Amino acid sequence: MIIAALAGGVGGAKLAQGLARLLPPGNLTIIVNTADDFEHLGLRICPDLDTVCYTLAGISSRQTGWGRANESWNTITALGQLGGPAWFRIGDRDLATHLERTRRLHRGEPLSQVVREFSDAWGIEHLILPMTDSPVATIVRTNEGDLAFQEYFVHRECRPRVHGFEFLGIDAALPAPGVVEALTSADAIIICPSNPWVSIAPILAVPFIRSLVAGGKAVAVSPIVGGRALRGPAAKMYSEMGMKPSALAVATQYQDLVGGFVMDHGDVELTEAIRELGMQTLVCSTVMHSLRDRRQLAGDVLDFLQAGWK
Ligand code: FO1
Repeated sequence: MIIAALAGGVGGAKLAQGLARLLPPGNLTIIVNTADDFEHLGLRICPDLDTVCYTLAGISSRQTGWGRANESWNTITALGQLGGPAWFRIGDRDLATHLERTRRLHRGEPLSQVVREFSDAWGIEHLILPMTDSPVATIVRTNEGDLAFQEYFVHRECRPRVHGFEFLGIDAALPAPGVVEALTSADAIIICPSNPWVSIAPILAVPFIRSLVAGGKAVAVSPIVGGRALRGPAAKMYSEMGMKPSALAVATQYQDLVGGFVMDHGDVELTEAIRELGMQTLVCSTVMHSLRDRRQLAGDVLDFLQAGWK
């Protein structure tokens, strides 16, 4: 099976790793959100791309899910001692990624090319693509004003109340080279269990991508289990936007996009309501702690797809 997967940060990276363990390199393309990207300390930081790359390369931090394993923090500590902005914790090894990426971007290389070269350097065999090479930035509309995404997410620890999102630059963005081909040639598209508001929505908002995903071959994996987000602020966002956080809310958001919906055993009572949205459902274990869990979920989703979602 040829698969294209849409992914944000940690949750998406985990399922992507499971898929990469089961599918040969030519059969999986991972399309990653870049609307979390920002300029910081003069560097271009691409958190979701790095999380997916580090995870597939087996060099990601086990504790946080983002950043690198065996990390040291000398630079950020010294920066803080100088009174610099140390709220965004860049490790010493991770810093090399941002330095070298920024250098290559300044030289005129597109982001997708940098990702391909870094993937090769890290021994990643599966294709990882940014959703776009154009700059796109999520703005979070909150009760404390409009906040740049990392300011809201990391600096303010998602505390402000959210009432909307804007993806700056999205209308002028084009899918990165390879994205349209990956979505068109895929037998199936998997929307990973990433935050629907700020990880998946920006990917879908890139011109052309939404209509390609809506072509009748997409399934989504719920990032909400038992009314709570597997990680991050997704559940809080649903509540603040006036919706009860649940797998049903996620399914409703993806209603015109996916024909299949994958949800956890804990949400089995929502099966009927989700089927009434016109989706086939798969109830399985979606919480991924170990690599074994990631492979198991990936295998369950692939079986669901192979069985024609029956
Ligand atoms: N997330 C945090 O909660 N705190 C951090 O200090 C932090 C630093 C960081 C550095 C590099 C990187 O690639 C990611 C980093 N993240 C950090 C994660 C990241 O900002 C978010 O998880 C994503 O943007 C949401 O998907």
